[in-house]
Amino acid sequence: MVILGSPNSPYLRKTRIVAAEKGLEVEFRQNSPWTRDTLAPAYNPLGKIPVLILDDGQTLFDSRVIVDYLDRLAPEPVLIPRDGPERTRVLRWEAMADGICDAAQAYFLDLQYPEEQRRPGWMQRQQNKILPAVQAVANDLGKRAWCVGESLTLADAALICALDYLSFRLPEILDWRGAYPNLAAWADRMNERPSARVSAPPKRGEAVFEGQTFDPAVS
Ligand SMILES: N[C@@H](CCC(=O)N[C@@H](CS)C(=O)NCC(=O)O)C(=O)O
Repeated sequence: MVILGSPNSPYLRKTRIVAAEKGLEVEFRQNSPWTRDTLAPAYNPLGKIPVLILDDGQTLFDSRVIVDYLDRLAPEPVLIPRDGPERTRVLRWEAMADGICDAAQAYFLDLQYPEEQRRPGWMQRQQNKILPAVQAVANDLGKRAWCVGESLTLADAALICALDYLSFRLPEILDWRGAYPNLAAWADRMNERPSARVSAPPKRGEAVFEGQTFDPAVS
């Protein structure tokens, strides 16, 4: 199996964390959806990454479908409870974390345009989602070690991807580490896991594909 996509992507990171936590061997093929050599449309008509390419050539997207597939592929550990209220809670955490990524990505994409072409109202709208959502996850997590239950689940994987993406792309709009020490302590622990370390986003300013011009017209 191959996961196709960019190490800058929080959705892709979520799939890599899940694959690693499940002990699955998945090759990571680095490719950006925003550059001329993008392979994304060849594997996903939506032109988005991550894509999971199965050994028989079938392709899976988006990240929620991929993590569900990977979680069922190996029996242990169960990262998405199979049923019951814990399943709903885990999926709600994922929706919240992915929603933070969606808003952060929308904001960041506007930032890529020359200042006179940006849409301040649109960016403000995204910020109005990110700030309360991060506050909500900080409140929900409280002092617990895990988002749901007594061990790592998809909720934790999704949350670390969202928080680190904010630090990577938009540190200027929210210092979540300063504002929420419980999240910072939790994130530091989470980032000690090999699955999180191996998939960590690049350092700011060292983003992969950064040298290549971002081109929204590429499809
Ligand atoms: N909901 C999707 C979001 C995927 C997504 O937005 N990926 C971005 C990269 S982080 C992308 O491929 N964007 C290219 C485009 O929108 O054309 C998922 O969870 O996989």
